[in-house]
Amino acid sequence: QGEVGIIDKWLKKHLLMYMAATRHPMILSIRDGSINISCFKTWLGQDYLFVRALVPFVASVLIKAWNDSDDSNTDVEVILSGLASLKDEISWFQNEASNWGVQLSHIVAHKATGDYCRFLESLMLPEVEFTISITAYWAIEVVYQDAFTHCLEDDAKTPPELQETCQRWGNDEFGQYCQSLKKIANRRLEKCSDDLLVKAEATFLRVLEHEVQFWNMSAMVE
Ligand code: HMH
Repeated sequence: QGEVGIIDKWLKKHLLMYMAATRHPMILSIRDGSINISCFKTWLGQDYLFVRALVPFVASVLIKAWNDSDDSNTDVEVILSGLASLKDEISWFQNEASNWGVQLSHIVAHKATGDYCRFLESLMLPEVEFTISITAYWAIEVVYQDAFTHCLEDDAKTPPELQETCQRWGNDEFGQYCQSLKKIANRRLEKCSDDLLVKAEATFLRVLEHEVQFWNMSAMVE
């Protein structure tokens, strides 16, 4: 703590893009209670598709950690715990969908979901370095962690029926998990080549863009 890593420098430099992803109108509408429930249902179904696509992506990050991390024991453990928790997350989506009357078997991917899933697939290729994929993984998780934590602040008016969703990504344990991913990414970024650093920063920005498109699609402002 206290020491400013590469990721903190990026967050400062790209604060507007980061805020576009973490303080999107859709998140603000959850936080102030004005959300249209049909937008929430759209998000739920599309995010279920996204989270399923996240499984092989996180598995690919795990393999890269195993193969070429300089500290692979702890890196593998951290990534494995994230992979394992996706199983519970998928069950949560199935349960939540049934509570809201959303038929997951009939969900078709919207453009933003398909684009984001294809981006994940491109990152799964073996030639994509661990530094790049762990940076993307951290960015993907921290956007939700930050956005949903915002909906749980004391002055938030998040509707009671959406509190549990916000808790999923806004809880302290998930916050700690994102910190662990950030530490791994920072450690790798500190010692990678300038060329890789430029690529990693661009990957971070692409995650933010996909996140904004994903919220836009859910809010039907696409
Ligand atoms: C679109 N981004 C999207 N969905 C998620 N579930 C996360 C990030 C976090 O896992």
